[in-house]
Amino acid sequence: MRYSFVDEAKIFVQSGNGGHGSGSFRRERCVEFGGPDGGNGGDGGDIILVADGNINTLVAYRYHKHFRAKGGESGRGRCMFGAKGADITMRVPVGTEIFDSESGELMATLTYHGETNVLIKGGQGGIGNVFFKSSVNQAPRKAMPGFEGCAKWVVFKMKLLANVGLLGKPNAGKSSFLRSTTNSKAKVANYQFTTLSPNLGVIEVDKNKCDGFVVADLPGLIEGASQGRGLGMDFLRHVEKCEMLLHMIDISGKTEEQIFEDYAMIHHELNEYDELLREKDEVIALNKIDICYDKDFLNTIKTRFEKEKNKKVFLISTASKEGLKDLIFYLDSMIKRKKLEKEEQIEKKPYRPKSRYEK
Ligand SMILES: Nc1nc2c(ncn2[C@@H]2O[C@H](COP(=O)(O)OP(=O)(O)OP(=O)(O)O)[C@@H](O)[C@H]2O)c(=O)[nH]1
Ligand SMILES: [Mg+2]
Repeated sequence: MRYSFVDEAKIFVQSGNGGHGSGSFRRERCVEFGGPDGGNGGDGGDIILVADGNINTLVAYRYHKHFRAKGGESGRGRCMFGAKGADITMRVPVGTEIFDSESGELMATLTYHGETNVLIKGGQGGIGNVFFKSSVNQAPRKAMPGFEGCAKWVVFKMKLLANVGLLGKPNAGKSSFLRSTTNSKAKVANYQFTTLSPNLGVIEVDKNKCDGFVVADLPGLIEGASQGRGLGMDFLRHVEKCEMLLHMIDISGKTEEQIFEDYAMIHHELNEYDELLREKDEVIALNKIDICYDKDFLNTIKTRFEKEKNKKVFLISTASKEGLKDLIFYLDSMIKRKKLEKEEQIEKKPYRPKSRYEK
């Protein structure tokens, strides 16, 4: 798949083997019949996932693909237990789903910052011979080996790519918007399909509070995209993963009808791909107002959009930065409201490691 490195990753994970139990006997001067004293082996390390709200992509798993937790130590004489193998903790973006690569079964979903999930438990340590002693068997030679850990290929898939996705025809000024509002160095040029894979950027609303949201600059959409034209399906797959959309429309040198046709075309493609996409929250930005001198024309279009489509509309210019501040504050307020609504729905559970008897 073309852009899989950003929002999808296939990874090999292996939990540690359990350490062996020891079959040892106490041997000491002046202590006859010392008896069994072999301790248990330690449990193998677990594979643990933690959702981190500060991570936006799975790019960390693009090259590093094999994760193996340490095995537990074996038990020793003098009733010494083996140490537990070190766990492996993997940080993933909030909203990551983990699938079994073979069966396709959903293994876990991480929904809020700090959520922890033990994906695979390490093998249990073997029991030492001290645990087998009894009145009828005072010198057991039996000790159990440790259980093996589990190994499998899993697929991480991000359900959410960004808070805001930039939607629009090629050359609408989506990458320019990202460049002028974030630190991103997305390529801008005066030809279609400059952007071939999504670029992410963080818009800092309040630098002192590290407060901001993530914007994804997506490739342009053309007529027939839902049938695979242009960058088609890949593009629409990314739109699905954005919390809300900022629909960018280039108004320079266009008539009122052309502008509304552009808008309708994009919506037609979204609808063809998946009807649910049309229900996503959308804000409209009419871009390149710096080269449009007829203010009445701009206001007419704005009012018509607001009346007919019932959407919030902003007049902006990514070149002169006009109107960008208001737009950013509005997007920020919408994202915060959505976040609050979501948090109210999620039931946060405290971290509890899975018992080894639990499936
Ligand atoms: N005058 C003016 N030109 C702009 C503005 N915003 C973008 N442009 C120009 O429009 C052209 C296309 O801009 P891009 O940001 O590359 O457009 P895009 O939507 O990312 O295009 P694709 O990546 O091909 O989908 C560039 O030449 C920009 O300089 C603006 O506000 N005013
Ligand atoms: Mg672009």
